Amino acid sequence: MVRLSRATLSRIAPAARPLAEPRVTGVVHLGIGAFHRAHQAVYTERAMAATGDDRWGICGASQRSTDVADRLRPQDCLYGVRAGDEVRVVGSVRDVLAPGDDLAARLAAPETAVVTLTITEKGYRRDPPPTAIGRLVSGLRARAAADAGPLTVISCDNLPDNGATLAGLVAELCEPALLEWVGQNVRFPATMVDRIVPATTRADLDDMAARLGVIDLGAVVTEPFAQWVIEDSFAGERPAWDRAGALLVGDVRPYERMKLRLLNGGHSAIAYLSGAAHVSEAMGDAAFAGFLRRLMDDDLSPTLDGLEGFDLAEYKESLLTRFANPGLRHRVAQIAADGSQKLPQRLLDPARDRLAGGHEPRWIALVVAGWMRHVTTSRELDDPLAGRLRGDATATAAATVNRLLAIEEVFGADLRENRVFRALVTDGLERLNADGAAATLRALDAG
Ligand code: NAI
Ligand code: CS2
Repeated sequence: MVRLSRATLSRIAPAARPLAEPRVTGVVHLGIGAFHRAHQAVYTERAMAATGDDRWGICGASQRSTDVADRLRPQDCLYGVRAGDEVRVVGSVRDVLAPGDDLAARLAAPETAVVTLTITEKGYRRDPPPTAIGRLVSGLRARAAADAGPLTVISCDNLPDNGATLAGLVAELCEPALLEWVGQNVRFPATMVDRIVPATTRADLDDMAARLGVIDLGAVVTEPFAQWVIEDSFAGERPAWDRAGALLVGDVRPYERMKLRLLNGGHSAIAYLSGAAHVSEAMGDAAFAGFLRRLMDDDLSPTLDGLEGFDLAEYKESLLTRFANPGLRHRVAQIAADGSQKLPQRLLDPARDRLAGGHEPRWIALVVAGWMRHVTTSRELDDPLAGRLRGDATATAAATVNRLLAIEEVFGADLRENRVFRALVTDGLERLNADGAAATLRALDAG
C-alpha cells in the first residue's frame, strides 16, 4: 500500500478528501498532538472551506520529539480523522517543525496572525521553567524586533482561565520593553475546548489504512461531538471559526467551569475509581454509573453558575452517553496520568466551593482518595510530581492523606487545613484500602 500524500490523494474517495488547500500559513500551533489534529485543525479547515479565505494553513511545532514531524512530513502533513464511521483527510496543516527548527522565525513572520497551544497541563508549570512558553516568548521577542504586527495567542489546554494563565506566564519571562510591546500587540483569549481524542493505537492506524486505501501514520480517531468556545478578544485577523461551529463569546468562564468539572472531573473519577481499562467499560457498571451521577449532581453541578437558559441536565446526560461510546477505545491510564496537574481545576476547586457553603463534598473526596491510592500503589506513575507523590503503600490512610495533603502545588494551603475535607478523604481512603473501589461504590449505592 502507498503512503498518504498530495500525490496519492486521488486514490481516496472524493468525500474523504480535504475541504481546503491553504495558500498561506497564518496559524502556528505549539504541541501538535492528537487533540490539535482532531479539533482546532478541523475547525480551521472548515472555516477556510466556508469562506474561501485560504490564508489559514497551520504550521505545527512539536519541540520535544521528532515523532509527529517524522509521521506527517512524508505525507505532506495530511492525515485522516475518523469520527464514528466518518473519515476525512484534513488539509489545514501545511508544515511541522521539529526540535531545532526555527520556531521564532515562524512566530515573527508577518503572515502569522494566530498562535494556538496544546502543550498539556504540565506545560504551564512554573517549575521547571516552562520551555514551550519560553520558546513562545523568544518568538514574541523576534516578532517585536521585526515589527511584524499584532498576534493572538490561544491556549487550548484544559486549564481554568487558560488565557490569563498563559498571559501571566509569558509576562514573567518578558523584559520590560517586550512586556510593553506584548501589552499593545498581543491578546490571550480564554477558551473552552472539547472533543475526546484518545491516543492513536496501532490498530487505529491499520483501520485508517483499510478505510482510506493508503497508509496514514498521522491518523487520529475521535468522537462525532466537538465544541469550542472562544473569548472574542483578538489582536488582529483570525480564521472564521464561528463559521465552522465555534462559539465566540464575551465570557468563557461558565462554559469552561462546566466542562472542566463535569466532563474532566467525571473522567478523573473513572480513572481513579472504576477499575476499568477503558472509559466505555466503566459506564457498563451500574454501581459506577450511579456514583458518577451523584458526583455530578450533588458535588459538581451546584458549583456552576452563569448558565441561565442552558440545559445542564441534558448536558450531563450527553456526557454519560459520550463516555459510554463503545467506538472510542479511551484508555483510563491516559486520563489517570498527570493527576497532580488535573485534580485542582477538575475536583479541588469545586470541593472548595462546596466546603465554603457548608456542604460535604463526599463524592469528590472519594475520587481524591482514589487518586491517593493510585499514586501510592501504581508501579509506573506518570506525573511530573511522581517523586513526591510516591509513598509507602502500607501506611495508614491517615498518614497517606497527611503526607499528600501537604503538597501545596496540588492542594494549596487551605485544603490541608480543612478538617471536613481531611476527614472525608481519610474516610474514603480507609474504605478503599479495606474493601477496594468496587465494593465501596456498591455499599454507597445501597446506602
Ligand atoms: P498528545 O500526547 O497527543 O500531545 C501532547 C503535546 O504536548 C505534544 O506535542 C507534546 O510534545 C506536548 N507536551 C507534552 N508535555 C509537555 C510539556 N511539559 N511542555 C510542553 N509541551 C509538552 O496529547 P493530546 O491528546 O494532543 O492532548 C494535549 C492536551 O490537549 C491535553 O493535555 C489537554 O490539555 C488538551 N485537550 C486534550 C483533549 C483530548 O481528548 N485528547 C481534549 C481537550 C483538550
Ligand atoms: C481527559 C481529557 O486526558 C484527560 O485527562 O479528561 O483530555 C478529555 O478527553 C478532553 O478534555 C475532552 O474534551
